[in-house]
Amino acid sequence: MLEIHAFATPNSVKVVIAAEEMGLPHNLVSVDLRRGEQRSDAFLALNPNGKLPVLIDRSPAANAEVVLSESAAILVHLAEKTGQLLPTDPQRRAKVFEQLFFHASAASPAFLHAFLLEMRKEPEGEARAAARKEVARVLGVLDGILQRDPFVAGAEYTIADIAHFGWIWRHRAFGADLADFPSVKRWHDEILTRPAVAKAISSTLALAG
Ligand SMILES: N[C@@H](CCC(=O)N[C@@H](CS)C(=O)NCC(=O)O)C(=O)O
Repeated sequence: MLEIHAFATPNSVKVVIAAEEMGLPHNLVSVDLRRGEQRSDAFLALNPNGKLPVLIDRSPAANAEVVLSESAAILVHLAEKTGQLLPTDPQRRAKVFEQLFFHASAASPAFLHAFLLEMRKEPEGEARAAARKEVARVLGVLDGILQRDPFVAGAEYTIADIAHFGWIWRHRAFGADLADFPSVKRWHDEILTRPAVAKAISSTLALAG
């Protein structure tokens, strides 16, 4: 049984979606960010970086207990464990990693930065405009890719789609309108209809009560 330490956040939902898609039984352990529980000694012992999500994999198939942070690393771990949502063909696999790195190094930080600025009560300023511009740039890159291919790393749905979707599902919270990115919207709306995704969103949102 997997233990997923999570809250109702974009990075958390990615791991829950992957577990649901792969049919992996899991327990969700709530770490309430509103109460600063990510800074508790118990949580910092799991992830010294103090951020969600964290996966604990004690499954008998694993050689030893695996405690992992960083949502992209967790997605790779689950894909390798199950042989799902990560192609074995080297070129197709490399395109998945390309998107995972693009997500972790560019998309996720841009979306988080814009989200934090949207949350502020201050009037719109230069910082917010710059953050929205970077969000639009990143979504534009993805829109170009998705005009050509059904999914972000090619013809098949992979963990790279789950990584991007976890954030893009909350696009309104970081000030984006998917009407400006029709191919991203087509992809987003299709992923939203997947039963595993709907179930994961519902259980992740329930963590916030
Ligand atoms: N690169 C990390 C980012 C994790 C992250 O920023 N998590 C947020 C929630 S979405 C968090 O735990 N924030 C708490 C804090 O910064 O104190 C990942 O992909 O897992």
